[in-house]
Amino acid sequence: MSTRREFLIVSTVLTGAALFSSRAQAALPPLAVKASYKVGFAQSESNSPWRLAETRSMRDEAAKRGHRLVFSDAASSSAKQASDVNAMIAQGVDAIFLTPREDKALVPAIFSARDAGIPVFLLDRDVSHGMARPGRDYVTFIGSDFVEEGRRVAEWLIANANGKKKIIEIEGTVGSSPANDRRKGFDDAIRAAGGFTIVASQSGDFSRDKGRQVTETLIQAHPDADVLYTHSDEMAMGALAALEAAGRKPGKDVLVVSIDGSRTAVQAIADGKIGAICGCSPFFGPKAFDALADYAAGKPVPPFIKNEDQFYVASNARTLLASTF
Ligand code: GYE
Repeated sequence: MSTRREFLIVSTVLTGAALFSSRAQAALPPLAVKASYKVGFAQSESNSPWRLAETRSMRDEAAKRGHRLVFSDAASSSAKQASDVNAMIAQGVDAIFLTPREDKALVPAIFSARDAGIPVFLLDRDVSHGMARPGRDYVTFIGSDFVEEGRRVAEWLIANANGKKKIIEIEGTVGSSPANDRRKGFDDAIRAAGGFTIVASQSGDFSRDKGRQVTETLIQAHPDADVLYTHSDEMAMGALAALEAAGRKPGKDVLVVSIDGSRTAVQAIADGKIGAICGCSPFFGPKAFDALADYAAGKPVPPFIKNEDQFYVASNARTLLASTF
């Protein structure tokens, strides 16, 4: 009796879950199986080796598989990126790969594509899950775990700071998922460790020039800062220039840590100017087109497809240089 009752409860719950998940799945537009697709790739900007490597990876993989890639570059404007997506919808692409510059501003464009019957795959940045969800509004998010990246940089710093403890943090684009999460991962670990202070934190918009300008201002306001954490290597390269212009020696007076793993920044580790970098892979092509093929074939596509990241330090920088971008 009780066994039967349990069976009934369990089967009711399971049926409910199955109904819910099939309804959630049904909200995503299907994708027909085709030998060749016309796929949109709405890139956010082309201002760094990281972005160029990502675009190259997508173009190469599309060509290799015989798909046509409709490319747009939003030139660092979320408004332009949204209108680029709308232009792709109007052109009738089969699917859209989108790298949402900000985590809220691009949500309406995702809804427009979904409502037009075009599945969207997010690459490299996610959107706010309070507004839109993978598996319901877009197929999946393919990218790194940014909280983990920030935490890995913090862990290295905690073990290698050698008494340095006043941190300036140069953040990425305001309202972007990597900036939010790289700050969270790093700040939480640093606070939990104790003994460090984040004396200033400001956005450098993932750009080399802004990274240089912000560092210039913050190092003047906080001349006793002895650690610099940047959310991207382009900003780290700008920061190195600003430190040197201010007569500070990166790698000696100021310990610099960063994220990405670009060739110039990994070279700066080899040169003793940057302490450590958590890599962030820009090579999305194979995973993106595999996800597209799986989705068309009706195979389950997980809501998060994680890229694994390298970690660069003085002992491996030279060896790994050849695999950087
Ligand atoms: O780290 C940065 C780029 O969204 C993960 O954006 C990406 C980040 C990357 O501009 O260099």
